[in-house]
Amino acid sequence: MTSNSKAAKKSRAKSTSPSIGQGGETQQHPTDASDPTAILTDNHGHPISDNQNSLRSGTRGPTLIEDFILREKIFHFDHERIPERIVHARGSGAHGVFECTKAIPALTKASIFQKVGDTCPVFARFSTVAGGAGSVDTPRDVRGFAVKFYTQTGNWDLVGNNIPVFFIQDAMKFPDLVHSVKMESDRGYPQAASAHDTFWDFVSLMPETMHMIMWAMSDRGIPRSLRMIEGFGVHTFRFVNDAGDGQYVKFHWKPVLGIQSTTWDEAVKIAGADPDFHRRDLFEAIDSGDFPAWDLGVQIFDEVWAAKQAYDVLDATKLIPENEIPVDIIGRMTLNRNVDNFFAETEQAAFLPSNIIPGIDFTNDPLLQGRLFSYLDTQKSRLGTTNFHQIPINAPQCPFQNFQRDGMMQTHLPKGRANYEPNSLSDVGEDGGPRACPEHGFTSFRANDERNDPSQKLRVRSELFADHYSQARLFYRSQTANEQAHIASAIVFELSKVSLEHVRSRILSRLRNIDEQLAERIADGLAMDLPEKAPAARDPIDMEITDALSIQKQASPKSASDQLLGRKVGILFSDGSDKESIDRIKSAVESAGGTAFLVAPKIGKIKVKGGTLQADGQLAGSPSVIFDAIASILMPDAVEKLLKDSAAVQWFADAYAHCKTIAYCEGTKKLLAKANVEYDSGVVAIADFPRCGIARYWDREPKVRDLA
Ligand code: HDE
Repeated sequence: MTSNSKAAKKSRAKSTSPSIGQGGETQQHPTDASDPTAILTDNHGHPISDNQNSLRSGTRGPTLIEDFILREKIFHFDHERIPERIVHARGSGAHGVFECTKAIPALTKASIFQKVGDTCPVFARFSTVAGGAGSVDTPRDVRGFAVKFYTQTGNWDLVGNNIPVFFIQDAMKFPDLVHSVKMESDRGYPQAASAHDTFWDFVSLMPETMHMIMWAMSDRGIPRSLRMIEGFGVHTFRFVNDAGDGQYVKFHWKPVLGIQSTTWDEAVKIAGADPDFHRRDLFEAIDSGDFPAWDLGVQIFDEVWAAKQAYDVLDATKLIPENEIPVDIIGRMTLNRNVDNFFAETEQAAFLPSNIIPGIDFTNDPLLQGRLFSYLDTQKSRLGTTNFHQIPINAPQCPFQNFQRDGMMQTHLPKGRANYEPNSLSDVGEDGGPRACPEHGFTSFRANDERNDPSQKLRVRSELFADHYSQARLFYRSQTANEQAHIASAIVFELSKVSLEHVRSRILSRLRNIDEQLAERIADGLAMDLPEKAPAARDPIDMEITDALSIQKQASPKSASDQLLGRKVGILFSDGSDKESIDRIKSAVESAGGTAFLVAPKIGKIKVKGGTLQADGQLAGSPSVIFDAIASILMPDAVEKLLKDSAAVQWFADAYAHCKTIAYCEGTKKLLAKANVEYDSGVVAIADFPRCGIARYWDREPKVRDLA
C-alpha cells in the first residue's frame, strides 16, 4: 500500500503545525502512528522519522553517506524520466468504454463486434507528432489518435491519426521523414514546427508526401480540441469472419461534437496563452462529466473492387473516398475517466499496431508492415524491459499465460516447473500450463494477395503507388473557397520560413500538378515566379469532389443550443456589472451543455449590481483565444478604464479576427470601436445571447486577414 491510501489522505487532511527542530519552519502534518499505511516509508518499507533533514555529522557538519533514506530518495528521483517517444512525444490520454452499436458477425469474428450493447474498456491517447513531451499543444501538426481496446481476446491497438493518409508509402523512409521535421540537428530548433528548411527540402524531393501535405496545411492541422478531431486507422486492414473469409476494412472515428479547428493566428496565440490548451480541455471536459465520444465507422470492400480503382488500396498515401464506399457506423467510444497518474498511465502506455485480435488482420501495406516491427522495438527502448506488457496500462484485461519467463522487472510469479512445451507434467498431477487452441486461437487470413507474385524478392513499389497528385487534387478541390484560402495561406506561411529558395521553388513546381491556381496564389504570396511544372511519374486524374473531406461542408446545421455543446464562452464583467444578466447567460450556456467562464480585470471578489462575483480568470491571463465565443456585460465607468488596457481591446479584436460570436451590451460599444469590430451577423446584442447560438463567421475573414 502506498501513502496514497484513504487513511493517508485522511491524515493529510488534519490540521498542520510547524515543527521546529525537525523541519525548521516547515509545515508538518501530524502522523497517525496507529495506522501503518499513514506512515511514510522508503521503498523497502522502512518507516521514516524525518523527511526534511539529511543525516549529518553535527548540526553544521557534512552529510553522511550512510543516509540510505536520502540516497534512495535522490537515486529514485535521478531516474524519474524515461526516454520520450521519438515521435508523438506530447500526448494526453483518458480511459473510456467502447460499445458495439451494430453487430457485424458476417464480416468479422472480432469479439467486440458480435453483439449490440457489448462493451469493452479502452484507453485513448492523442498526441502531436513533431514536438517533444514538453512542447505546446497547438502547433500545426498531425494529431495521433491511438486507442487500446482491452477485449476478451486480447488487446487491440488501433494506432491512427486525425488525417486518413500518411506522408510516405514505405517504412524505409520514416526515419528520414522524422529527422527532417524534428528540430534541425546542428541548431536544435525549431521545436514542434514543420515550417523550416529541412522538412520542406525532404517533402519537395518526395512527391508522395503531397497528398498529406494538403491535409496538414488545412485546418485539420490546427484543431480546436482533441474532442473535435476525426480519427483514422489510415492503413487498409482486413476483417476475417468465422468461415475464414476476408474483406478489406478502413477504420474511421467520427467525433460526436463535430470537427472543429482554430485559425492559424488563434493557434499561435493559444500557444502562448495556454501551452496545455488541448490537454486541459480534455481533462476538464472529462472531469466535469462532459464525456467526449466518437463513433467508430468502417469502409468495407473486397479485392475485386480494390483491383478496379485508379489507386492502390495498400498505399497509405491514398484514401477511399466516402462517396465511393460510405462509412458504416458500428460502435461508439466514450472517454469517461481521467488518468489517476499521468506518468504511470499516459506516459507508459505502449501502443502496438501488431496488437490485433482474432477477426482482424493486417494487409501488405508496406508502411504498416514496417510499423509492426517498430513499435515493439521502441517499447523496449522506452520502458526498458520486454516485460512492459505487465505495466497495468498495457496489460490485457483478459487472462493471459504462456511459457515466456523472467526478464527485467518481472512482476509475475509463475508457479511450478512447466516453463516449456510440449510437456507431460500433467500426467503426474503437476500443472502443465496452457496450450495453443486451433479453434479459438489467432489465425492469419488464409489467402495471399491475388495480385502479388510471392516468388520474387524485390525492392520496388507497386505501379499505382506512382500517382502522387490525384488525391492531393481531390482533397484541395473538395474544400470550400475559405478552406482553400487557409491551405494556400498555410503553405505561404511555412515556405516563408524556408530560407532555401530552390526548395520553395521545387514545392511550387510540384503544386502545379495539384492545382494551377493553388500554385499561382502561393507563388504570388511568396512574390516568386512560378517555375516549370515538375514532371509527374503518373499524370494525375480528376476524381469526384467529396464533401466529407471538407470540415465546413460536412458540418451539419445545428440548433443554436447544440452549437454550444462542449464549447466554452468567456463572459467579461467588472465593477458594477449586472449580476442577473451574468447569471442568465451563464445558466443558459450551461444548460445547453457549454461552459461559461467569468473573466474580470481582477480575480478576487468584485462588487457587481446585485451582490459580489468572483472571476474564473483574470483578463490578461484569459484572452479570448481560449473561448469559442465571448460576451461582455460592462458598465460605462468600467469601459472607460478598460479602453486603456490593451488586453481588453485585444479581447474583442481577437474574437472578431477569429470570426467568433461576440455578444455585447451598450456599454461595450466604445471598446468594440477601439478594437475595430464591425457589426455583422456574428456581433450580437447581449439580449439575444446565447439564443442566437455560436458559430464561426467565415464571411468576416476577408475583412480581417489578407489570405493568400
Ligand atoms: Fe507511428 N510511431 N510510425 N505512425 N505512431 C510511434 O511508437 C512508426 C505511423 C502513431 O500514443 C512510435 O510507441 C514508423 C503512421 C501514433 O503512444 C514509433 C512508421 C501512423 C503514435 C513509431 C510510423 C502512426 C505513434 C514512437 C512508418 C498513423 C503514438 C513511440 C512505418 C496510422 C502512439 C511509440 C502513442 C508512435 C514508428 C508511421 C501513428 C517510433 C516506423 C502511418 C498515434 O514506434
